[in-house]
Amino acid sequence: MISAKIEKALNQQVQLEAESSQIYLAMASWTEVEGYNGISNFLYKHSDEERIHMLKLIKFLNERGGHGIIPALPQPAFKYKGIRPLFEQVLNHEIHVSTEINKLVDICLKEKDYTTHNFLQWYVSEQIEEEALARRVIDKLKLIGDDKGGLYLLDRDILTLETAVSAGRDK
Ligand code: OFO
Repeated sequence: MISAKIEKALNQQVQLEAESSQIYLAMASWTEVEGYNGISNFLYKHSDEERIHMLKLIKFLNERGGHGIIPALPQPAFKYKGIRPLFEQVLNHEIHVSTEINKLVDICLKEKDYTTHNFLQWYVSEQIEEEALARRVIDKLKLIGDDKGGLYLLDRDILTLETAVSAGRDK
């Protein structure tokens, strides 16, 4: 059984994961319209992953005697200044998510809720990977600069880059 305090904190995280999913969905749609099919697929996939992060929290809340609340969501931006600012926003957003996960972990320790603490470790590792991936994409975009050919190749290869970062092969 989880405490009311942990339930509230986990529901705030449900909201944040749902917002993440919406933001990446908006980014996916914009990049698709702009003709970046690879980047768009990458963002659609990330949007789906964030929804899974949200679902995992809802299921955990409900299994532990709490209630996962489905939140209302603000409309994300639907236009972006370019691919690099877009990925800078992704990175900043993921850093924000990591900060919130760390706060949650801290609350669990204070409340001596070791079960939820254990459950959250998956999110802690996931955040390391997500931040690393966004940083790698930004590094590549810095190298590319204004080179349209480079951007074309990144758009073509971004899903391969993601596999390499998750496997620890692109450091
Ligand atoms: Fe990328 O945020 Fe979920 O955990």
